[in-house]
Formats: sequence, structure tokens, C-alpha cells
Amino acid sequence: MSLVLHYHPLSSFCHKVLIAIYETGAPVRLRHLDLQDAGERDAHRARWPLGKMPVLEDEASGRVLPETSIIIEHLQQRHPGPRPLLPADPEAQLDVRLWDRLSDHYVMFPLQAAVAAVIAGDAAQAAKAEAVSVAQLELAYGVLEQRLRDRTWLAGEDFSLADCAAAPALFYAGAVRPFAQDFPALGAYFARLLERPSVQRVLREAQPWIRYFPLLDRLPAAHRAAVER
Ligand SMILES: N[C@@H](CCC(=O)N[C@@H](CS)C(=O)NCC(=O)O)C(=O)O
Repeated sequence: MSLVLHYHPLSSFCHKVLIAIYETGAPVRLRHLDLQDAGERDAHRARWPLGKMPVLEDEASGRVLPETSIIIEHLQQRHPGPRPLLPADPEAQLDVRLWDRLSDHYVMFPLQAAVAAVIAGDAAQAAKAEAVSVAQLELAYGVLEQRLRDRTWLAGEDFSLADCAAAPALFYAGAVRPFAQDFPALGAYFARLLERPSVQRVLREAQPWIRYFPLLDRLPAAHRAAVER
């Protein structure tokens, strides 16, 4: 098997790609990456100088693919699975990419900023960073709420790349700014995501690691329960 995903089971961006893999059955071998280990970190930076994960390595061609959306599109071209995560119609594809970008840029990144500030250890700075993140998340949640009032999934009636991005972003962002009460359509959408076997599998596999999530004590009960079941 020549496709290898360098990943960590706790990482939100890795969850996005894992959900795509579990949805489609793409034949990808998972290789656990420990960025705390200096040797592994250096080896990973040799693979991809920005040092981010996940990274997909196509051992047969020697091609290295960073960036979750690119990885998922690469896998889709080769192993679309029974229900493709990108529609064939180019116009519809733009919609999927838009909502994928929205989850990454306006949910995942504010969440990462809040968590990074907590890890940095300065309580005053962390409070400031959190206030910025909360404001950004509220804006994004409002846009998602509007979008989801008349749709099952972000791009319509078919589960897509956009939903792969939204699931882990919302799972962790709920610890910074819970959404189920104030954004009911978004809350109902997240509940649908949690029923998806691919999402359940990713969260089950994250369970042994979840204690390392710095905002664990602030994860809403439904999110905690999804990891424990
Ligand atoms: N835009 C990137 C973001 C990837 C990313 O931020 N990954 C995080 C893990 S969730 C990471 O590698 N963090 C380690 C680091 O920054 O050193 C993508 O879509 O792949």
C-alpha cells in the first residue's frame, strides 16, 4: 500500500482527513506522528517545511501532499468511494469549497488561536485571545446557522468535504464558544454529524488522547459523551 497519512489521533485537522478516509474507504495507511519528539519533528519538517499535520505521502510516486483540503481532493480523484465528497458539477464544487474554507478559516483557526494562547501560559493574554476568538466564532456560527436552516449538510443533501471540515472544527470550538443553545440549526447539524459512523470512529480513536486537550473541562457534555461512547 502506497498512501500513508502522517497524523495524530487528537488533531482536529487530522480528524477532517480521517473522516474523509472513513467515509470513502480510501486505502490509506495511518502513521502516528509525535511532534513532541525532536527526531520525528525534524523528519516531518523535511517532509513538509511548515511542519503542520496531517501530510499524505504517496510512496509510489514520491509525492508529498500537505493541507487537508488538497489531501482530500487528491484522495477523491483516486478513490472517490461509493458516495463522493465532491460533486461532479463544477458550480456545486465551488459551494463545497466555500463551506470547507469557512470551517477552516472562521471556526478552526479562531479555535486554534484560543487553545494556543492557553498553552502559552499567560492568563491575561489567553483571556484577550479568547475574547477575539469568541467574537469570530459567533460571527461564523451565525453564518452557519443561516445556511443550515434548510439543509441537511453544508452543501445540500449530500455529505461532502465541507462536512468533513465542519465536524472537528465544531467539536473543539464548542469548548471556546458553545453553540447548541443559541444556534439551534447549527446544534441540530452537529447532532447529525455525531451520528455519522465516520465521525464516531474518529472520536472513538481520539478517546485515549482527549485528556491532553487543554480545554477538556470546557467541552460541552454532548461533545464529551461522543468521545466516551
Ligand atoms: N491549513 C492546514 C492546517 C493544519 C494544522 O494547523 N495542523 C495542526 C494540528 S491540528 C498542526 O500541525 N499543529 C502543529 C504545529 O503547528 O506545530 C491544513 O488544512 O492542513
